[in-house]
Amino acid sequence: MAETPKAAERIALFERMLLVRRFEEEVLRVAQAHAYVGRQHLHIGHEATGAAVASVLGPEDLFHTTHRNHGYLIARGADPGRALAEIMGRKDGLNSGRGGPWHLCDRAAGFQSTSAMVGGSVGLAVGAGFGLKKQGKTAIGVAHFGDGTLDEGICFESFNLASILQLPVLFLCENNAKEGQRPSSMLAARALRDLPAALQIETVVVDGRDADAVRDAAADAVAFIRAGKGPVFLQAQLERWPGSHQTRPEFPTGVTDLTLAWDRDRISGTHADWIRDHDGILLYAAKLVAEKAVSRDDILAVDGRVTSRIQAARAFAEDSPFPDAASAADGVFA
Ligand SMILES: Cc1ncc(C[n+]2csc(CCOP(=O)(O)OP(=O)(O)O)c2C)c(N)n1
Ligand SMILES: [Mg+2]
Repeated sequence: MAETPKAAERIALFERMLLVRRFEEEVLRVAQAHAYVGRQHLHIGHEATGAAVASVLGPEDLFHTTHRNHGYLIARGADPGRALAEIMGRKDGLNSGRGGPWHLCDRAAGFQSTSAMVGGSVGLAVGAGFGLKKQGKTAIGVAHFGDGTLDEGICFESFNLASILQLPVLFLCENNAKEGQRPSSMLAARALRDLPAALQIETVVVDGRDADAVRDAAADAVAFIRAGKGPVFLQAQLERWPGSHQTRPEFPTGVTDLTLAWDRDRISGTHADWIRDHDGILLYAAKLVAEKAVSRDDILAVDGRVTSRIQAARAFAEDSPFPDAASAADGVFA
């Protein structure tokens, strides 16, 4: 088990989580303003997992993500302005406005691709692990995916290959399904981890709301993988954010109010249970303050910084033009 990090590292982790939350809230505002067409898959409620895993990876580690990709891009250092511009289809977007929300990618931040094909990230990360091992590198491949991905055939084949070849791959599974509900009900295995475990892959299950627990579990897993001991399946248990399935963009749990972390009696409304018990951002803020690692003012100062960054990101994205019509065929293979 890793040593308890210093307060400065924990507040940095909190800032990383909050940056993702405020970014996703801005994406919702953009959607409400009809500034992009399509459905958003936000990482709200998954930030403690995403930011904590991102905090233990190095810049050379090759990450592959899914339709629920924004959080990982932002947590690994992609520029929020260019990411938002991409989501809005603008010229200065990370992918010149051609990727959009589902294919948002940033090579410079360690992303090879984003695949909205459920299961795509798993096969791609195994390929990355194979290449990195062949090149004798210490970097690892990472596959982010959800519980619903385990019923795709590519998972079995990828786990099997990674295990047989002892590839340096972290399989990061965000389980946001209620037990017995779709999509994990499509899997005949008793538990998600049974599938990789049957193929001799190390499995770890962690409380995905607890940033400290995820950081420690991810640090141990990454050290194991870098030591050449083979892949690890890290499963983060999460409770789906009530806005996750929405077709009309709204804020079902409100814009995050950090003062609720220490003023819990004010938590109310239809989704009070989720806000109180499952919002990893409020839980981490409450924990840091309770342990006197930081003060309430420190938390609010982080929010001020993060909020200004996101406001600047929105302004940058709004200022960026749409791509020129004449460039429509640029980047097309054939
Ligand atoms: C191959 C494939 N089948 C179906 C879909 C449609 N689809 C998009 S998201 C999704 C559910 C994914 O669930 P999970 O992996 O648990 O991720 P979560 O959205 O819960 O984070 C499905 C079936 C798809 N994108 N790709
Ligand atoms: Mg899921």
